[in-house]
Amino acid sequence: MWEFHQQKPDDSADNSDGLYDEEFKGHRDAKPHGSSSVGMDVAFPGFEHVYGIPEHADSLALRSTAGGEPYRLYNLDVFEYELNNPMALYGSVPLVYAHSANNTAGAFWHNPSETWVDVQSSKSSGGGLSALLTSFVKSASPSEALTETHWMSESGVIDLFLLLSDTPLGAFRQYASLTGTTPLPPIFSIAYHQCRWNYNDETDVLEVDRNFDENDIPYDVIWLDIEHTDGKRYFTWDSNKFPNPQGMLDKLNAKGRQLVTVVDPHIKRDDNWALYQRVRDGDIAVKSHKDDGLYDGWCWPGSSVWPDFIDPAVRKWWANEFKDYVAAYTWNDMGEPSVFNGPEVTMHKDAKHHNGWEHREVHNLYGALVHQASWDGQLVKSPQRRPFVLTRAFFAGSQRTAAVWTGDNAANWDHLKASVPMVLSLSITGITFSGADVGGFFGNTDPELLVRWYQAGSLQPFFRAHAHLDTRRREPWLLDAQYKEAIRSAILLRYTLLPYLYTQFYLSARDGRPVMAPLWVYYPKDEATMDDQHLLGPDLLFKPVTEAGATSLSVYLPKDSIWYRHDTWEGFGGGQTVSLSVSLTTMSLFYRAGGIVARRDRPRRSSAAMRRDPVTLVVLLGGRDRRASGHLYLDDGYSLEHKTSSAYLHCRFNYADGSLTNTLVHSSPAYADADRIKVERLIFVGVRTRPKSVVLPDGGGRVHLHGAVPAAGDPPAQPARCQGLDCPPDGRLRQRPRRTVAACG
Ligand code: NBV
Repeated sequence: MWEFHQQKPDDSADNSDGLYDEEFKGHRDAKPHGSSSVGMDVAFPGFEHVYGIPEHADSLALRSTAGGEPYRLYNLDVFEYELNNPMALYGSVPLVYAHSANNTAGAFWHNPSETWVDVQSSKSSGGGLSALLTSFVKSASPSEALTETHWMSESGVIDLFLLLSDTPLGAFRQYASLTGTTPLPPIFSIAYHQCRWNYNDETDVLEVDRNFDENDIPYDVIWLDIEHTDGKRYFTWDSNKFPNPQGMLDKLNAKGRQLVTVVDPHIKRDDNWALYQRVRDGDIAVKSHKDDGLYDGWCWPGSSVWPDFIDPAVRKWWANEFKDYVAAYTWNDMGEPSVFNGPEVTMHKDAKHHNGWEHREVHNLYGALVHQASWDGQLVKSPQRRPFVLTRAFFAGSQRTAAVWTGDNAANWDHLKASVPMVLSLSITGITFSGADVGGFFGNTDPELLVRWYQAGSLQPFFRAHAHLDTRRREPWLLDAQYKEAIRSAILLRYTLLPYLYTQFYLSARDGRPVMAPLWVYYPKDEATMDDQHLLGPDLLFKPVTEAGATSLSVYLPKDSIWYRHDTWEGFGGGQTVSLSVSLTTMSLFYRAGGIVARRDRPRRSSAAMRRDPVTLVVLLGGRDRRASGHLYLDDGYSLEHKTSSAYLHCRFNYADGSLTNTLVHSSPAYADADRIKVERLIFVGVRTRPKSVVLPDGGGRVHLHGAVPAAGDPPAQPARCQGLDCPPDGRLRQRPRRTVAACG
């Protein structure tokens, strides 16, 4: 379907249906080129479920929209968004995946204008394009299932990519080849972030920082929201509250901690401000349709203008603004763009961009170009350092230059629950590095909810607590001891898992696999579609508690697998729902038999302090073959040398026939720490007999055996028993070829 309506021929032409210009809640859209729309249907024969098209506060498996509203993709700053709703939110990825036991197919509708997607599932078979897809999809239509999707965009062209694969990971790889992957983030950014609107002044910041240390809670990053600026003039500091920003930054950095400051894309109209003068006098800002003057709108600073990020020269200008800005890492908010007095709180569709593009044509792309330019800005400022930018507005490909958070959620149990499918939906559409505000942004949170939210957030890719200006302070030490301790242990758990998570980010950077994934990504043949639990890489499975007062929790374990509880090493066969009793501190985290998970178990104040810490390897055995394997990726954690001089270490561990071996996939003398990092502990879970040998260069450290668990199909396992065993000498991960240095047992 393609429609285009020419410019209104003359004043007498019929405009009753808003074909030529339109009025919406007092806002006029001049539609200078008339109306247009493009649309197409994509059917997925043989598929019952489709997923994707974030951002919506809805289930992971898309609902049928028959008889209701279609899913809308139109980046908007929505105040107090509703749950279970196809309404538009802050960002858009026009990508849908259909998944069945044997195939994964995707449709990427590359169009950044306002887009609507209808979804309809049925059991009958289709014709037309459905028939075409049937011939592509191997062993298609084992069932009569059919899911049809209908795509409509207001503007632009049809630029549609169909992705066809046997597996989800294959389809993700194809999408990554089109839009890129999430580059390996600096390690601090996958640790814990402390944010609130606002930390008031330098004293407040340093006090919060000190309290983390006094309470033995690690954290890596403190964030400053809009109140740190001089009157919402971004790139500036309020000199009363922050008389010495560089000094404050140095103090944080001295402890290995980082600072992120907010930089929004609206610019205060202030003729006395040099940055505004540059915008006013250069050809930099978006223009109004009416008179070709600066597009003026209302935002935090009052009357504002918006740089035209569609123009590459403007993105370059923006990047250069970071050069002398005293701050390191960036938070881009309000990039939808949010315009308080605009239609639906955004920019008028007839506003004009570079090269005559109308805003309607590029709307969903605007925020992505803001964060791309901010990312470039960090490279202008510090060319040797990996950038970190967080954005609320996004589009397909945003993963290349930003992490994403799910915006202004609320401090209630339903929003906690919704965070899991929302982050999963982002994760499978390439936005690997995402998370939700821990604690809930709007409203005060009760301590139990806060604990549960920390637990959930600690196992999502981006882990940041945040709160609205009007909420009561809720830093962990302000809670009663039991709650504080529960939060502390969730954060500590995150820190112990950093080597594993960092490795998953490394693997994701290579081929676009999600870090946080629904079960079907690694268990494509298991029909279970639940979205209240998830995997982290292939080896960890987690279900957060999202009910008030919960004393038990049912967790589904996928078919053909064996899992161990992280706290007791109790083993469970897959293909069943297990019921766990839970206390306030229970984290229902499971390790997969067949995996080898790298951890760092020494509690420290930040990820930087763990940089040279020894590693613990957890070797998880089960099933008939008693084999396990896993990866470990290490580098300096912050520079670009892993790219420029391959300064990193990548080990692959294998356990087979009673022996643990380490293959160096990559090692380079350019990564100096490789020689210092040791394996201090080996934990074998599910052993029947003692391992015969440990083949890590220079051996393994202390070995702990936990067993014995049954093979798949055997009766349920008994709780594990632990027997300590010293296995000298201490292990070192080095660039040496593998050799056997220690035999255990
Ligand atoms: O900058 C203030 C807030 C920020 O804290 C929040 O995270 C953003 O999503 N911002 C929205 C604007 C005000 C929201 C009411």
